[in-house]
Amino acid sequence: MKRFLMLLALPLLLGAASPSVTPKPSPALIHASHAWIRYLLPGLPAAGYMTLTNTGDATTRLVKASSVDCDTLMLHESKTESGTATMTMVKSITIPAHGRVRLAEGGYHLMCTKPKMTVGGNVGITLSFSDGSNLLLLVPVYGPAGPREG
Ligand SMILES: [Cu+2]
Repeated sequence: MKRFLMLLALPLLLGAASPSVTPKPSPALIHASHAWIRYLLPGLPAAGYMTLTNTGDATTRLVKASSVDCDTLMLHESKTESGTATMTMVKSITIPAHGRVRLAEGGYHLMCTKPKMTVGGNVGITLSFSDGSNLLLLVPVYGPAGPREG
């Protein structure tokens, strides 16, 4: 009983010793919003778009994406150089602390090869980050026009 009381008292003593102690930085905390997949045809790769927001104090990197509904789910970047659009695989996508990254047409995106999905359905995607955390998403599937309104 005596030891228990001492353990309880310890945080109070530490707090008293340094009243202006700065809070420990929080780890990266990632939220995904506006996620969707553009599905064209069974034989063509489908692209995944979303906004990744980091509300934590630490920068992290998206290092891997996977889905049982894709043969592979790659991290891609589109670029246009002297009028020619190209896509390259990237090893990671950095999401700065208190920042956000958009995966959108003409930039970063997920590329799903041999997609097994239907327009109107959902696809489960797992995003893995450099700090070892994972984010599980259920992402709606749209046709070529995407989720445009009107
Ligand atoms: Cu691509």
